[in-house]
Amino acid sequence: MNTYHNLLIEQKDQIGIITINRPKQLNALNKQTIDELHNAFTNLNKEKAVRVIIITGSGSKAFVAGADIKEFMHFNAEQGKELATTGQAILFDLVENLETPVIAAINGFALGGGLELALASHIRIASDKAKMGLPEVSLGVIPGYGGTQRLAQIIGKGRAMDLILSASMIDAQKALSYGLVTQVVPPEMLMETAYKKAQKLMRNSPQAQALAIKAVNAAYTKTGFEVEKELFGQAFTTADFEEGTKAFIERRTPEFKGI
Ligand code: DAK
Repeated sequence: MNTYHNLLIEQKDQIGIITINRPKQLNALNKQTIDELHNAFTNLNKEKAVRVIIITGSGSKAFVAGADIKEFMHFNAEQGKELATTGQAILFDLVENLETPVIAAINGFALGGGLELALASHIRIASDKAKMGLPEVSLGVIPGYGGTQRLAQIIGKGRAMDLILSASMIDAQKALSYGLVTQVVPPEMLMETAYKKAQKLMRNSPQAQALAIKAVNAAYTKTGFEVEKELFGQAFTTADFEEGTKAFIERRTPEFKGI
């Protein structure tokens, strides 16, 4: 088993559990965590003994509060586009197309890259304390890990536009009514519920499930994802991006100039 700095890995009853473990940063996704998640998903997927993977966040507050703002605020356009491309390929597309079913157990804030990770997962279950959103435009950037595409695919274009453009968060009940998650349970029941769901999935044919994942995913074209990467890079050239990320660090409201 690999050694991970930012992840905890458990394997029990043919279920692999990945816990993102940076609670002080609300489990924000820095580059190292993305690389480790790539390795963990790849390795668990290879193991015949693992039939379902559950992904969750450590602590009671956050699943993942987004990409690590302190890390990406210094990127330029090229780095932005390059990292969006790499990140999408090595983690978000990987998860979406994994043969092994992936359940996201959303235990708290799932924002930005965190919600995008949940969106790439095959099934989403939330604690009733969870809050979800894509707040990127409040930082002067756009969702860069497939959020503009997968959110609209899952909840429809109108609701996705509203959430993305207003940068607002919705609670678990609203997420359930949108079909963003399929189950909402009290926090203390979350892992047990995800576990039971995993056991239910395990009664079915793994080969057929892998084929079904491939078939469901085949309906969605890649063009939109390419446009997202391009525009994500473009957002990094703006003064608004610099202002948005700086304002977050300084804990103040950004003053966007639209340049
Ligand atoms: N990154 C880094 N640190 C974060 C963080 C984040 N996303 N979210 C929270 N933290 C840190 C806070 O800075 C704070 O650290 P200290 O000041 O204690 O050192 C600690 O976690 C606790 O957070 P708060 O003190 O803010 O806790 P509150 O309860 O007051 O608020 C909150 C909780 C979740 C509402 C708030 O923390 C928050 O608004 N967090 C940011 C949410 C957000 O905007 N997330 C980022 C969305 S943008 C990329 C591709 C894609 C993306 C980026 C790059 N590349 C390819 C380069 C995607 C971008 C996003 O995800």
